Amino acid sequence: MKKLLFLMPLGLILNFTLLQAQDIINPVSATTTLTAQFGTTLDHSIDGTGLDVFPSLTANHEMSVFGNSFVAINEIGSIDFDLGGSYLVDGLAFWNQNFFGPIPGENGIQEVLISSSNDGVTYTPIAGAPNTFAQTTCMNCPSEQFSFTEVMASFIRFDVINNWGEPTYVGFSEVAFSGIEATVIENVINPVSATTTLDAQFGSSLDNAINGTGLDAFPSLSATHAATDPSNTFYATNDAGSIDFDLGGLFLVDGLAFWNTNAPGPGGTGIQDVVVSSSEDGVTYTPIAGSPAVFTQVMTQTTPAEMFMFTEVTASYIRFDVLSNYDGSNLVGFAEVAFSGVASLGVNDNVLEQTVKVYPNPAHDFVTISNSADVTINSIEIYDMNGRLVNQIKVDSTADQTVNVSELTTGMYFINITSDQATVVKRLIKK
Ligand SMILES: [Ca+2]
Ligand SMILES: [Ca+2]
Repeated sequence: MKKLLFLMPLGLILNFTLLQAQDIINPVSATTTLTAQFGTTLDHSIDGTGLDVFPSLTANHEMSVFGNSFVAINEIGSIDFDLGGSYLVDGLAFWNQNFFGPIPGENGIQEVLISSSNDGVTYTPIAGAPNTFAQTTCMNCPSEQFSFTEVMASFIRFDVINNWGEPTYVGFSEVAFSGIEATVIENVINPVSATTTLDAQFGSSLDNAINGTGLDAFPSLSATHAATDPSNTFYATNDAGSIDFDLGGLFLVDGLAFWNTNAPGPGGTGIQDVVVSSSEDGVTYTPIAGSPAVFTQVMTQTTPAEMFMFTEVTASYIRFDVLSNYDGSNLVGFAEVAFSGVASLGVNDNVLEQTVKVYPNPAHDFVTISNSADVTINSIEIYDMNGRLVNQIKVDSTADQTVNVSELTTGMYFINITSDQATVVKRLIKK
C-alpha cells in the first residue's frame, strides 16, 4: 500500500482523489494488554491459521487449539490491530474461540467495544460496530460478519469487556476486516498567482481565473463554470497580450483545463488563438509541444472545461500569449484555468521519471515499461480513472517489463511504478 505522490508545495491546493481497490484487510500485526497463555500468540488470530481459506471473510475456522488461536489469562484488556496502511474500513469477520474449556466457547469474547484510529494513538468508537460476539460452540465454524459505517483507519482496537463465562481465560480464533485501500493521487495544479500585460476591466481580476470563483467544484479539471461575469472572470480591454501563471513550485505539467468566457454574447470575448509556453525560471519560455493553439468559443452559459493533454514539461510557470478573441471587439477574457500534472519530486523521482518509459502509448494488447538506467523496480500498479486498482505486479527486477493490458477497457489509466527509492506515475491510454 503506497501513496502515489504526496509532496505538496506550500501554497498549492491539490486535488486528492481516493484510489480504491476492494480488499480483505488482514492486519499486519497486533498488540494487546492481555497476557497470552499456553504458548498461544496473537499472531494466530490474524495469520489465517485454522482457516480453510485465507485471506477470507467467510471461511471456516477449525477447532480452536493452541496453534491456531489466541488465549489470554486475563479477561479484560485491549487488542490493537495494525492494518498496515490507510483503509476505508466498513466491516469485519470474526471467528470466536470455539472449543476450549468445560463448556465449548465459554472462553470466547462476549462484550467488546470496537474503535478505529488513523495514528494508533487516538481511538474513536466505530458507529454501528458490534458490541457483542456470539458464543461459538461448533468445532469448524463460519465467521460472524458485521458491517458498519465506513471509517478511514490504519488501526482497529478491540476493548474486551468480558467472555462467555469461563472464569479465567479469554480467546478468539481469527479476525479480518473488509474495506478498500485508501491511497491518494493529486493531479490538479492551481496557479498561486498570475500577472498579465492585459488591462483588467469592469472590476474583474486575473485572480478570478485561478481561484475557483464560478466553479461548482474546486480544485478541479472537470467542474462546471457558472455564467461569466466580472466577479468570477477576467476581462481585459486589449485583446492581445501575455498572461503568466506562477504554479508555486516545480511540476511535471501534462495538460490544462480551460473555461472560456460564456456570457454575455455569448462567448464573443473568449480567447481564440493562443500560444502556450512553459518556463522553469519565469524568464525563458518555450512553447509546449502539443499544447492548444485555439480555445473554443463557448455558446452556452454554465460550461464544463475544455481539457487538453500535451507533452509533459517540467515547469514552474506557464504563459498564455493571447493572439485574438472571437468577436473582434477590444475585449478579451476567460473564466478559469487549471493545469494537470504532478509535483516534481526529489532527485530520485526525477531520475526514475526520466529513465522509465511506457510504450507503446496508446497501447492495444501489451505495454512495455522500459528501464534504461537499470533501477530496481519493485512494483507496477495500474489504476483506472476511478482510482480502482486493476492490475498489480510485483517485479523486484531491473529488467524491462511487458504487461498484458488486452483485457482493460479503453480509456485512460495511471501506471504507478515504484522503485526502492522513488515513485512515478505514468499515464497510459488503452485503445
Ligand atoms: Ca487463527
Ligand atoms: Ca473563475
